[in-house]
Amino acid sequence: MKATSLDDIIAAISTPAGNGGIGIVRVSGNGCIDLANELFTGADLTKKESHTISFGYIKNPANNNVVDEVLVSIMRAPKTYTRDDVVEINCHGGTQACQKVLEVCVNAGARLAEQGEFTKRAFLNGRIDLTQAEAVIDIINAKTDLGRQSAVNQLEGSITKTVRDLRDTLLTAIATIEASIDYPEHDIEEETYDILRARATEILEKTQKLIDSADKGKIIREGISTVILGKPNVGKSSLLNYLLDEERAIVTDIPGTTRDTVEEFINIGGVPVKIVDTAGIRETHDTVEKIGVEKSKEYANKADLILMMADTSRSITDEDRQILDIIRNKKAIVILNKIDLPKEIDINEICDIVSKENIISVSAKDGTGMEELTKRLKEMFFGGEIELNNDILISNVRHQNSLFAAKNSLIKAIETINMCMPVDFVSMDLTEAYNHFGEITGDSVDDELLDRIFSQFCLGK
Ligand SMILES: Nc1nc2c(ncn2[C@@H]2O[C@H](COP(=O)(O)OP(=O)(O)OP(=O)(O)O)[C@@H](O)[C@H]2O)c(=O)[nH]1
Ligand SMILES: [Mg+2]
Repeated sequence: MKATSLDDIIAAISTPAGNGGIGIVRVSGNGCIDLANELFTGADLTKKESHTISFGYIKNPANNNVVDEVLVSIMRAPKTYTRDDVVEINCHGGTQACQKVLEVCVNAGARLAEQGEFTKRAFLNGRIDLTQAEAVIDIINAKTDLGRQSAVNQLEGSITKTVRDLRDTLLTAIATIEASIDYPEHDIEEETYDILRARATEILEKTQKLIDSADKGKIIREGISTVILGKPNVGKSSLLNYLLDEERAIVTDIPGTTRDTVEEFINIGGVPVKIVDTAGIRETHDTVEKIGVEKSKEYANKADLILMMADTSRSITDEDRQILDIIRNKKAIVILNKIDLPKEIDINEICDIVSKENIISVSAKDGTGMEELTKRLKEMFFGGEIELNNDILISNVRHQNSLFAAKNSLIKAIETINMCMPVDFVSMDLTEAYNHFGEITGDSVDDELLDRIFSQFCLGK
C-alpha cells in the first residue's frame, strides 16, 4: 500500500463482484457528501440529516445521462465506520451499474480506495485499534460459527482490554522505577525490587495464559487440520463424502481410486475441521499414485489429527502396520470402517499403538458410529465442551509473536531484578515488554506492518 493521504475522498465497490440484488459503492472522506450531491438528483444531500437514506438517480455530469436509480445513505462524521463522512450509494446489483457509479465518483474527484483503506482510516482516526481492525478481516473470513464468535469478541475489544490492562500495570512498574531513579536519596531500592518482581511475575503469568490459548484459538480460526490416512479401498473417500453430505471424492471398489489429496472444510458437530482425504498408502509403481502416497505421508506429518482408517471386514496387513507406525506418538483416532460387514479384523496390534477410546467403529455407508466420532473429537480438542465462554483466545500469529517477545522481555526483567542490577536496566526490559504489547493493539507499530495488515482486506472494506 502506498502512502496515502487521509484528506482524500476514497471510493470503492464494497459488495462482491457478480450479480446480486444490490451493489454498494462506498465513498468516504471530508467533502464526500458534497461530491455525491453533485452527482445525485432527488434531494439536496447536503441538507439531509446524518444516517438517513434518500431515493434518486446518479447522473453522469459529463453528458447528463442517468447512470442508475439508487438509494443514497448519508453518514456524517464522527459516528461512521471511518470516523469521516461516509456516503453509501446502493445501486442495482451487477457489475455494470456499480462500476459506472464508481467511475463518475472518481471523475468527480474521489480516488480509488486501497484494499482495507476504509478500515485503516477507522484505525488511524482512533475509532478502533489494530486487534479490532484484524477482527474485521476475521469476521469476513470466518469459516465456522465459533470463528465468527471469537472474532466478534475481538471486535468488541476483548483483546484490546486485556493487553491494555497489562500495559497499564507495566507502566505503573516503570513509573516506580523512574521515581526511585529521580529521588535516589529515598533509597527505596530493596522495596522497589520486591514490588517489581511481583508485578513482572504477575504480568508474565497472564502473558503465558494468553500464549497457551493460542492452540485453541488456532483451531477455532482455522479448524483442526485433519488427515484421513489408510491403505487403499478402506473407505477414506466414503468417510469424507459422508461427513460433507455430498459426493465430493470419487468412490469405487478399485483400490487406488484417490490419487491426489482432496481438501475440505467441515463442521463436525460444531467442531471446525479442515479435512484432507488422501491417496491410499501402499507400495506402487504407478508414478502418479506414488506421488499421491508421498503427499499423504507429508500431510500426516503436518496434521493436528490423523484419522487412520482400517477395514473391519479384512485382516490387518503390512500396509496397515506401516500406517500404524506413522501414527505412533501422534494425535490419532483409528476408525474401523465397514462394520456393516462381517468382522474379520483383530485389533490387538492397533491397541498396542492407540488407546481403546481412540478406536471407533463406523460405517461410512450407513453412518453408524459417526456420533461417537464427533464426541471423541470434542473430547480430544475441547475437553468435551465447545464453548468460548469468556476466554480471551489468541488466534492471530502476529499477536502470538508479540506475546512471545513480551514474555522474553519480562523473563529478562525478572533475571535482572534477581541479580539486583541497577533498576534502570529493569526499566529497559519492562519498556521493551511494554512496546511489544503495544504492537498488538497498534499503539506502537510502524507503517510497513500496517500496510501488511490492511493489504489482507478486500477492496471496499
Ligand atoms: N460395506 C461397506 N462398504 C464401504 C463402506 N465404506 C466404503 N465402502 C466401499 O468401499 C469401497 C472403497 O471406498 P473408498 O471410499 O473409495 O475407499 P478409499 O479408502 O478412499 O480408497 P482409495 O481412494 O483407493 O485409497 C467402495 O466400494 C465403497 O462403496 C462401508 O462402511 N461399508
Ligand atoms: Mg479414496
